[in-house]
Amino acid sequence: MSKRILVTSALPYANGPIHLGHLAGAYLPADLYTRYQRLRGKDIIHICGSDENGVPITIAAEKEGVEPQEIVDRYHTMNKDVFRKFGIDFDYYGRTSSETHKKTSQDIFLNLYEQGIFSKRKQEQFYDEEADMFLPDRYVKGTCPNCGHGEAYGDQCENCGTSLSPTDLIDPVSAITGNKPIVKETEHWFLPLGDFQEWLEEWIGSRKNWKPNVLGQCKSWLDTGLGDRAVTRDLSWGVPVPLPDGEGKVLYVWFDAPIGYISATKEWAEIKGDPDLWKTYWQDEDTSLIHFIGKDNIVFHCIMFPATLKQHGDYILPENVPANEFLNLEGKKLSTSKGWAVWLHEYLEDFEADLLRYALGTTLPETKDSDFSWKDFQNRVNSELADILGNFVFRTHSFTHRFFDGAVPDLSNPSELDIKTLKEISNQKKKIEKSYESFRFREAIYETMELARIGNRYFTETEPWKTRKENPEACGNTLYVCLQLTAALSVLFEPILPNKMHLLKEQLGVPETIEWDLVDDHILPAGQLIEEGDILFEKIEDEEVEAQINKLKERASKNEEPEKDFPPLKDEIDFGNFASLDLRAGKIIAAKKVEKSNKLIRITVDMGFEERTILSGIAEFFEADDIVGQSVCVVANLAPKKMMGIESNGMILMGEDSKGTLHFVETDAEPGSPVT
Ligand code: B3M
Ligand code: ZN
Repeated sequence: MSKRILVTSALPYANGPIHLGHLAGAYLPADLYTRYQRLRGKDIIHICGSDENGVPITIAAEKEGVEPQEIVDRYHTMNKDVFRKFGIDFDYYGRTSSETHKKTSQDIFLNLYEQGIFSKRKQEQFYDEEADMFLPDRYVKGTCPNCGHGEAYGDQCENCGTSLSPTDLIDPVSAITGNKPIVKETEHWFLPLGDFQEWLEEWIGSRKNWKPNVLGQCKSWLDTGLGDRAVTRDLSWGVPVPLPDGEGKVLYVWFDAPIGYISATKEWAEIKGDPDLWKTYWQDEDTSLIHFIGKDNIVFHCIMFPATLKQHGDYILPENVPANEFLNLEGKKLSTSKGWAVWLHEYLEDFEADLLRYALGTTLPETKDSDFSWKDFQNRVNSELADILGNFVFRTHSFTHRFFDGAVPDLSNPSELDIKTLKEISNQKKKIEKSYESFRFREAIYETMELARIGNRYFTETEPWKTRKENPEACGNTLYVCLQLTAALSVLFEPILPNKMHLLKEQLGVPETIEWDLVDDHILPAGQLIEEGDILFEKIEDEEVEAQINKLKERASKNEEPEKDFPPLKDEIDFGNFASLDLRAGKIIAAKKVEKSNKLIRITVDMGFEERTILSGIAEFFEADDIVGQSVCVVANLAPKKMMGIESNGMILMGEDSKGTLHFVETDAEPGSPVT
C-alpha cells in the first residue's frame, strides 16, 4: 500500500455542459473512490479541470459565431459549479488555459525536444483555401470507408467507432466551408511511439489488477503496432509550440491535456501555501496515480501519456486506469447533438444529487456498456433508497423515540441473533472495502445496501412491537442493534450519499469526521439521545419520471431537423466509376458478435459462387442470431481490410434513417447475382 494516492478524472472539454454519460464514465467513480479512501484516512487528492484547448473548443465557437474564449469561460464556470452541486469533491478544478499549464506543458515538450526524441517531418495535409487554414482532423468530414456513414470525421467515425485519418475519408469536405479541401504541405513534430512499443508491452504487462476492458484495448493497439504520432497542430487556439520554427502551431490537445493534471496539482499546491507539495504527488514513487476516464480516452492515458512521462523521466506512472465503458440512455446511444442526453444542471432542477449518485452508481458501465432509464431511476429510489434504507432508519428511530425516549437502549443478555447481526457490520464492511479497492463500485453500493436489508430482516424477525410488552430487555436489544446498524450505515454510505448521510449523522450524534476504521458494532453508546429526524427519502411519483421521459423525447424530436437529416449529394461521378463497383446479392448464413468489440459482427455471406467473411459494424442495431437468413447487397470487389485481427472481404450495404438506425438493403435475387 502506497503512502498517498493521486486521483485524476478526465478533464472535460469546456465546450458544453456535463451530462450523465460524463458522470458515469469518470467523475462519479472517481468521487466514490476518493471519498472512500479519504474516510479511511488515506492521504489522497482528486484533481480535475477543464480541457480548454483543441478543436472541440474551436468548433463549438464557430458554431455559435463567438470567440473560443467565450465558450471556455462559459462552460468552465458552469461545469465547475455543477460538479460541486453534485457533490464531486475535487481538491482542485483547474483549466488548461492557465499560465501554469502553458509553462508546464511547454517545458515538458521542450524537455523531450532537447532529448532529440521528436522527429520533424513534412506532411501533406488538407487545406481549406477559402478559410485559409490547414484543416485539423475534426474539420474534415466525409464518408467512412468502413461502414459508409456519411458524416464521419477525419479522426473517427462516430457511427462505427473506427479511428481514421482525414485521407481515409471518401469524398472529404471542409467542415468550415463545405468546400473540397486541397492538399498542402506542412511540418510537424512527431513522437515515435514505436520506439516505446517494447517498453509499453512490458510495463502494461506488469500492471496489476487492471480491468480487462482496459487491457484489451491496450493490447489491440499494441498488436496493431504503434506508429509516429504528431504532437503539434496547425491551429491558432491552444498552447503555442515553444520553438522558433513553431510559429502558428500549437501542441496537440492530447499532448497537453493530460499534462493538465500536473499543472492543476501545481496550482493546488500553490493555493495550499506549499508550492513544492505537487512534487510528492507526481515524483515520489510512494504515490499511487489513478486515472479515472471513459473508454475513448484509454489509448491516451495508457500509451501516449505514459510514454511522454517515461521519456521525461521525472514523473511517476499510473498505477491503474480504471476506465469505464459507455452509458446508454433509455436503450439508445447517448448523443448530445441529437439531444438524447440528460444534462446534470437540468437534473438538479428537479431532483436531489444523492438520488442520482445512488441510481447511477448501481448501473455504472464498469465492464460493459450499461443503460440509464428514468424508470430504473424511480425504482432504485423508491424500492431501495426509500423502502430499504429509508424505511430501516425511520422505523428504528421512530421506535426509539416512541418507546425509549429517544435514547439508545442498553444491550443486555443479547441473543445469538443479536450478536450475529451486530457482526454483520464488520462482515459487510470488509466486503465493501474489497469492492472499493478493486474499483467495483456497483458491488460496493450493493454490499452497503445489503447491511440495510439485513437490518430490516432483523427488525421484522425480532418483532420489537411484540417484545415491547412481553420482553422489554429483548426489545431494547433489538433497538440497540438496529441503532448500531444505522450508525454504521451513516458512515458506510457516505461516499455514495454524502448529503443524506450528513443528515443521518446529525440525527444520531455521530461525529461528522468519524473515520471508516472506527466503524464497529458500538458506535453509539447506550443512553445517547438521537433525533427522530425527517424521512430521508421521498418516493418519486410516476408522473415525475414520465415528465422526464417526455422532456427527453421532445428535445430529441426538436433536434431532428429534417433538412439536416439528408446529407448533401456527393460530387457527380461518371458511369465508369459506378460500373467499377461490383455489387452482388448474398444471404447471411452465419453471424457471430466479434469478441471485445461493441460494434462488429462477423458475418458469413453465401455469395453463390463462394462464402465470404465480412465484418460489419452493426452490433448495436442487430443481434447476431437474428440476422441469419437475411438477404443482403454486398460490395464484392472492395479490397480486404483487417479489423480486430479478422480479415473482412467486402461490405454489406445498409440504409441509415434519420434516427441513425440501420436497415439492410435487400434483394430477392439469388446469391451471387449482380446488383446493377
Ligand atoms: N477532454 C476528452 C474527453 O472529454 C478530453 C479528456 C482529456 S483528459 C486529459 O473525452
Ligand atoms: Zn464508420
